[in-house]
Amino acid sequence: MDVRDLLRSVQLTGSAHGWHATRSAWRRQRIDKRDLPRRGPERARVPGAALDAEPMPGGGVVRFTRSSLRVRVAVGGAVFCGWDGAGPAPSYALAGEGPGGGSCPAADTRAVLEPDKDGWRVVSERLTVLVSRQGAVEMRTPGGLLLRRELPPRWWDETGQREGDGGARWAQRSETPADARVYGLGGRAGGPRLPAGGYRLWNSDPGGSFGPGDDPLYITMPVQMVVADAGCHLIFHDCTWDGRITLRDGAEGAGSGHDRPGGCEVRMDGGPLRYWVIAGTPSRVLTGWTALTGRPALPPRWALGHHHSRWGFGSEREVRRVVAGYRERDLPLSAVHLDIDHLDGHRVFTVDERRFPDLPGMAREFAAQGVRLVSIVDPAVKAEPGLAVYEEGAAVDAFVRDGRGRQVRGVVWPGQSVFPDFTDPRARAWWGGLYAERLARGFSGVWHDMNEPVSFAAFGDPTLPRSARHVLEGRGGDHREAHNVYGLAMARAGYEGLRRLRPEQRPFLFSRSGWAGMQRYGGTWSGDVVTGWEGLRASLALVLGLGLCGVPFSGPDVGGFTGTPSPELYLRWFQLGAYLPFFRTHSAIDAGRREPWEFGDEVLAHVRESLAERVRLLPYLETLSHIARSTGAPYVRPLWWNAPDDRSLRENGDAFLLGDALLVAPVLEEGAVKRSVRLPRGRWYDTATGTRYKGRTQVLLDAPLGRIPVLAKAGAVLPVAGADGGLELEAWAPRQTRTGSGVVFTGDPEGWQAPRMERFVSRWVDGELVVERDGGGAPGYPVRVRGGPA
Ligand code: NBV
Repeated sequence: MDVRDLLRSVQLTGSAHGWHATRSAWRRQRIDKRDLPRRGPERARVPGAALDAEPMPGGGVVRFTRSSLRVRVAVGGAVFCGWDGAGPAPSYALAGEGPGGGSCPAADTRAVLEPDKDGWRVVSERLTVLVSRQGAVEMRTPGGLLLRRELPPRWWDETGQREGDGGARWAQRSETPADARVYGLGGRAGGPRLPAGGYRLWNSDPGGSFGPGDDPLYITMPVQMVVADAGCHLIFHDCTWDGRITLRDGAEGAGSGHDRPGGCEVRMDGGPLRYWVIAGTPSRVLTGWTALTGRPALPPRWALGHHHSRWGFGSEREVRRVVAGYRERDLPLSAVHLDIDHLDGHRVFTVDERRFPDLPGMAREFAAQGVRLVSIVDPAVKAEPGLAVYEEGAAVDAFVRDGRGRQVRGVVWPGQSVFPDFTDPRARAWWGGLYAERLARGFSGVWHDMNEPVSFAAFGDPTLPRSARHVLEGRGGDHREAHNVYGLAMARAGYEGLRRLRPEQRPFLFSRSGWAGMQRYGGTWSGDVVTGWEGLRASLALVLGLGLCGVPFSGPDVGGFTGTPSPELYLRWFQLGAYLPFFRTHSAIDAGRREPWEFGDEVLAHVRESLAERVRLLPYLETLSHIARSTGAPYVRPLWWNAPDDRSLRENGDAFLLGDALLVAPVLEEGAVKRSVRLPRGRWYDTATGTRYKGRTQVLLDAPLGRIPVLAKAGAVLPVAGADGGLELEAWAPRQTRTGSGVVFTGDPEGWQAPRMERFVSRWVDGELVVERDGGGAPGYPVRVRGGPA
């Protein structure tokens, strides 16, 4: 029993679920002991020496004495490497409709496998792949600089098992340049720059709350964004099994010429050894990555506003009171979320009609005030004879079964529960249809929770037995393979259901758990981030890291999930949240209130300013949502985004770029009223004071309680909402010898019509800054010039 286990069992003892959680944990152990294939004696294997090679479209196959390696360059530049016969499909990460999941993009037939001095090479536009005779694989830039070197892998085959049948454990070490830094791996609280050490790949509910030291969390992904002087690349190990990535920092030989490379070791408990590498500038990498795994879903416009949520709204009356509180104080509010307490005994797709007698009525009333309702949806279904969802699910055989064909029972909020098998297309279709009930109740969006999946357990892993059977798109397999994609597949079920049920509207869906490709269906949030300054820092790390994994829409529980933040902490969290894509206040049932008026007049006044700024920036955020949709670039980007060669920015995790135009430097330390930040190249204006700073310098900025520093890039042209709500252009003066530019997307607020894109340029004419449409002509919007000539 580790410390987490111990804490959990203490928390659970005496709770309503305590006894069931203990029984469930025993049951889980028993089932696994009975049904999990026992590991027999193992034999280690390495590829051995190369025998021959065969060119194929986009690359080819190199055969070794004990394995083979397939290299394939896809149209768009992503390079696939698969050992032991692994191909790109089936895959849960890839977008498109392929056999058993997504489909692989076509091969770039210009790339061919050809002999090289110590083996073979495949030359493509952005990467040169070199395969050695021993099975090492190097990825180099077209200029020949090394991005990474994979050493020959190692498998542990069970004797008696055939090569490459997916059951073998494997490990592979790699080397990266000494200056390389790694980001990503899903949502990691200790990031965004991931320090050396081990990172588990197993989606987990930390239980209660988490801080920077907790790992893994709800979303793990074998996606690494690697930034080095030689260039950036993303490597994705397309394997859903439990595993661990151990990062090693490199060290430079201080002029001695003897650098110690950095690198990592990937170890997996099974599954295919295959990976993709995408190289280029950060923005090209994200474009390539989201071309492969799907572009991020576009949230409806309203979802970019402020959301208020709480676990523990006891009744319609209470929800109305909160919404009225916002209205009476003239504070903008876009949505309110209902957590599990509005359900009938925590049963999914039901309502406690006693405390929530007229949800559709309340939804209509709120809609008239511009406030939407969002509903939590948990995957666990109460195993209760007579309960419609349970009976229907059982009738279509939607629930996960054990090795003997019995429904797997777990314990979650409603008590004894069963779990839909979202890896079964039929179960997904059935589940998606259930959202009709949510829509009929007046909900506009859904919030998927507990989908790691969680099943309470007094000890051991609080999830399904590893031996639980899954359909896995018809291939069949067990929870060891399905666990990490459970949340992703649930998101697919929900998203596709909503699209079928309400085809004219874009779904709003966000999910606590997920995996590579989850952005296709929606966003996510921090989960139960601990209330404290360390939680505030962790919440920014998550948003930045997820964005680099292709999931741009996320945000924390503003104020933290647990306890009661000090007024100062609440305000600083609010001020940060106002610049993050998903801006939602949320907290636990036993936490203190989070309404902005609960923290005194001074805080309320500043919260009002933050909300007003959010509203003013909505056109810009909408533009960023379209940019994310069309290119994969996250709204929130690390400071090195446009300057990956600036090493000093790689360590930074306490400030970020919001699109190309703004740099946000939140206050993450108690009592701070100033903060320093290292600026990327260019000129930057403090938007509050107008002071202009040179890039590539460290500056100290005022950060009084009322605001966090936000800088605008000289030359930026960004859309904002004017006082009358109409669109205006804010043009930040470029240097006198330079021009500026910006793009504006305006689109359908909720539907599918293609957005309109407009480009603007700014230049100095006789000492005056003129803003025009790209190609000439009046901008067509009021323009406000900010900043002055240098
Ligand atoms: O549904 C209750 C909570 C929810 O408020 C929170 O946002 C989720 O992350 N949920 C977790 C389950 C209980 C956690 C202790």
